[in-house]
Amino acid sequence: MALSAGSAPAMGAVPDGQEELLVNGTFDTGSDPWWTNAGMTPDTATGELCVDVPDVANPWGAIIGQNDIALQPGSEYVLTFTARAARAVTIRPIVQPAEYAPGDPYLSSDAQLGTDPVTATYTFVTPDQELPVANQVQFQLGGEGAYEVCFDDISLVGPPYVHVPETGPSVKVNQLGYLPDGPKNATVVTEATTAQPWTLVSDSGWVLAGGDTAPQGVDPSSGEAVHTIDFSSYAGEAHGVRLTVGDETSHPFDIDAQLYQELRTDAMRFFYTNRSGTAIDGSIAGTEYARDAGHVGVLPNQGDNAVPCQEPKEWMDGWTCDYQLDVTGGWYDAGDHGKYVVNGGIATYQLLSTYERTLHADVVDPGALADSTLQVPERGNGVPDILDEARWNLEFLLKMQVPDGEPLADMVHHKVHDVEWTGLPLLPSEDPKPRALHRPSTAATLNLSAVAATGARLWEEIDPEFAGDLLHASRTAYAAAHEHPDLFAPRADGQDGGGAYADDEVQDEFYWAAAELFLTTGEARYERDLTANPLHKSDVFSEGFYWGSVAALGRMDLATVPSRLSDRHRVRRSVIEGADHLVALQADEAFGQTYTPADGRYPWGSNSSMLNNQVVIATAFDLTGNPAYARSVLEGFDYLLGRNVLGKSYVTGYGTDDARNQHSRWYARSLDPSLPNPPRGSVSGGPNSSIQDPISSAWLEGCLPQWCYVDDIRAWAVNEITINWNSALAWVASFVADVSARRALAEHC
Ligand code: 9MR
Repeated sequence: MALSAGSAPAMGAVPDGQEELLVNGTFDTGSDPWWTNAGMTPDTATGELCVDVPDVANPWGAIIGQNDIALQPGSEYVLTFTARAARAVTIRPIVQPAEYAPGDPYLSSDAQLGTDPVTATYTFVTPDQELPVANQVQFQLGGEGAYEVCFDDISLVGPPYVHVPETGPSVKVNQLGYLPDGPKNATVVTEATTAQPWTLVSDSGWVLAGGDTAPQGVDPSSGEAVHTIDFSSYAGEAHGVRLTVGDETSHPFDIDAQLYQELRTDAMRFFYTNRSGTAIDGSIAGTEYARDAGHVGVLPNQGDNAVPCQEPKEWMDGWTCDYQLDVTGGWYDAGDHGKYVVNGGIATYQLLSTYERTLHADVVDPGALADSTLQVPERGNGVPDILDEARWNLEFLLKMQVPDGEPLADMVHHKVHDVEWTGLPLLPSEDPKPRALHRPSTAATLNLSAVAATGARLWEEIDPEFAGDLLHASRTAYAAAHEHPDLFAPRADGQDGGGAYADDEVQDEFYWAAAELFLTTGEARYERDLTANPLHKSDVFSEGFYWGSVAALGRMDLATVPSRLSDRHRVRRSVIEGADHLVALQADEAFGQTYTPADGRYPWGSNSSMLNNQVVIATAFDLTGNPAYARSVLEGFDYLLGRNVLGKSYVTGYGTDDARNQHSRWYARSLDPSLPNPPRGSVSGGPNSSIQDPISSAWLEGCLPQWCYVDDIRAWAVNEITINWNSALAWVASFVADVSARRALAEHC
């Protein structure tokens, strides 16, 4: 550490290549984001920050500080401030990692203050090694008796942190591996303009296969010049093999017919540890995932047992309610503790659909989704475990319906969550915030109607009473939505304590609900409604489906679930045409992605956009038996499991370099070592061109789509886990596991 004290440069004179790293060091905008301890209340009325320091024993008993400062290793920084005190005192300016361990401040010094303002400057050099991502500036003020101190013009100038992602070998492969009879593709990032020789090498160094790369020019999703490698002709089983091009060698991978069997169950097990309203049993989930029940009314939780409606806001159009609902149970949505109907709905539906597919498709592994195939408490009850898991959230969704006799009866509350955002880490059982029910919406109501109708046909034989409850809820919700067709969840309702899940286009929800009710009941009125909906004949696949756009779900079920639909043949063709379009786009993607946005930007949760398109392509396989579709789905997995420009497997526990620091309040190991990482089989949302969170927006500015990602727990816009993304993973992994178990990939037909 080099240290010198001297006179200060004027505020704002920042040398080229350097930046002011503190926010609001002039206190022009109040005191945020400066913090204080010891109960000190900052006063910025005079344009300085003044505090009354109490009489505490230690210097660190009274501090003002600022967090979240990213510093570059081995670099020089200058800390400057002006301060005065009511009498002569000594204070301690410090710059150090936010998680302080004794001995490692970058700067720790003394400053003598008096009644006249003193300007002090300190120069220091950070250690030449990887630094913690979050650092802080603090002024220790205690140990001097009680006095008043005022600061102004606090500045930290130096090189801004430049995020250089670790991208691993330039030969990008599916780090889990490939199926012996499946497609085998890889991508090489290289400036070479001509084809290069590649070899496939065994773990003991034998050359198993070889050929030439195919130059592809600059790939728009990464901005990199790339070549592709097709080594599908190698059909042997092998473990720990690598692809080599010139001096570059890929991560190791396997060629194994069993590759996807575990991913199927891991992706589904994700839901158990996301359950609300029940203790998570370590003997079922694994000891590190054991935790107390969340939101059951045990302090400090307020509980979801009797949740009131949210406080009135101007955009609620006067809506309020005076009842309270028991909305315990369900799954937490994501890294937050909220429970949202439209997202919980599509996630539940995708688990139901994963199971329902196995009832109607030709290529399935019989029994793979039977009872006792997952680690869940209901294992052994005679009911397929995946249905037990889905029922956990279905029962919650039913509780969100407005009771009879109330205004908006049978509509469905859009969501329930904390009234304010909480910080990380925070176990569900430790969340102290009050919770509120949010205004019912047409989208949530129709979403429940569609999911409950789907459930009604699946439980018809397993539990007729539950099936009856589901169908009743579905019908009443459907009717209520027709009475209130434009009660939209407002965009403004996403500021405090939960996401908005805003959706003011609900023709697709009307279509989906009508389709599921028709498939379950066969009733002509629902068929009339769905065939009269303009979406019945329009392209519902090019844009992809997600929680806010669900017509494709109705269309695919109309194609695959048996019914007497009058134009069922045309509907089946429309799914195949939708898949053909996606497969054609994939053929032009040098990393094999199954998602090519028209505007070239990756959306929030792009990995789920990939997976949901794989669902469409897989459905075309189920409709036609053409292995080209199944091969396309498999190639889509290559991207998710490491064949991407970052060389990152986006599924925790799968591959050499896997995402494991996803944004979550309780799988928050990178913030608290006593907590676990997300469980194996958790998919990250992945690259998001809009980089809305503070970390990705600071580190990834100007990123091309594939680069808009960082495996940091604070990067909530690019690296979260959610139930609707894992449900997509579960669906596609289950499909691939079935197809590989049945060896249905041979390239013919
Ligand atoms: O997945 C949601 C994405 O489609 C939206 O664009 C985004 C902003 O509204 O919200 C995402 O959902 C988040 C939700 O609002 C709160 N829980 C975590 C969800 C995943 O990030």
